Amino acid sequence: AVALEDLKFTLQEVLDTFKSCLSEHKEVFLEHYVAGWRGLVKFMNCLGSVFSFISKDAVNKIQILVNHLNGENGAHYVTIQSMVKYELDSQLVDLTKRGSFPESGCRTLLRLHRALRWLELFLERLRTSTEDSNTSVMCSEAYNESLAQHHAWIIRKAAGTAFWALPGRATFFDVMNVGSPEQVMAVLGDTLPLISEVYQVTEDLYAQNNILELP
Ligand code: 1PX
Repeated sequence: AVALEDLKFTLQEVLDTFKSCLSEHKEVFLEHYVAGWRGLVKFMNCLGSVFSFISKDAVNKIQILVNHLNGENGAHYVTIQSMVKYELDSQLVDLTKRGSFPESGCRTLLRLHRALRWLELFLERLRTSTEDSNTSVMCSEAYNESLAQHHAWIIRKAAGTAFWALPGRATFFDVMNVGSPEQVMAVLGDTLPLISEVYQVTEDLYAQNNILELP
């Protein structure tokens, strides 16, 4: 049976998942990373069907990573670090143009990683916002500073249109389901540094391996 809580999004829960991503040695556990994304998608689905083209792509990418994790080489996919090493050593990644490995873990995770930067920028804006701040504006600013640079014109156009359908700040906070606006701010303040750290560790790993521009 599905418990009611499973259907309900709470921001706290998602943020806790990202907290559990990092090992003592700053490795990122793929299982928790993917679970964090699942929670975010659940949240996005609460915001309305205009966002379904976005969540569809996210779900698709999450599923590719889950398949790697559950596959026969799953042991290599326990952390992002081990995944990158395994796929590069075994030449399982298209490095310069799309070819035999359109579903490599490295290129798939890179897309979510770039979206995590959007999330970081957006949540930082929310955290420092005031009652009259506009969520659509905050969202598109964060997008233009991050993901947009990796998207074709047609995707940017569609995303930009969807942003105008975002609910206002008060509804947003309600859907987050953590309590008063002050509590939302506190949760954001606690968790943003963790999201930033997961982002930075991944970014450094990809930079060291020269795979930040995978097709
Ligand atoms: C507490 C606030 C939480 C908010 C949670 C919202 C979660 C947002 C999740 C967005 C995930 C988007 C993943 C996009 C990955 C991507 O860049 N894919 C593109 C490239 O993939 P490819 O395989 O072709 O190389 C793909 O072309 C994307 C298509 C869909 C459009 C993506 C628009 C992204 C907008 C992100 C902002 C989401 C705003 C949600 C409103 C809250």
